[in-house]
Amino acid sequence: MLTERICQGGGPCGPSGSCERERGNVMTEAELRALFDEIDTDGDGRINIVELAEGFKSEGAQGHLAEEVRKAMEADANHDGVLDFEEFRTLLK
Ligand SMILES: [Ca+2]
Ligand SMILES: [Ca+2]
Repeated sequence: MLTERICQGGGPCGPSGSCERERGNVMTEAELRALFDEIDTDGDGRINIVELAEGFKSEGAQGHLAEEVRKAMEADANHDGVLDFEEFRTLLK
């Protein structure tokens, strides 16, 4: 049995030693929608930077939260400062 290193967040590390999920980030449309709705706490159909930060926290994101949020906001294709579902989906692909 392989020695499974445990990431700070409590999950198993990927083969490369990264903290990505073993599933390889493949999510179904329904899972994406559920996650989007979960993060979009005010339910306006867009994820703003505050919701994003809270979402990362509740997902158990480790490391630099600000850095994670900054990376995620690169998915903001139309630069309106929020992620709509399409942008969010691009992010997780
Ligand atoms: Ca929102
Ligand atoms: Ca946007």
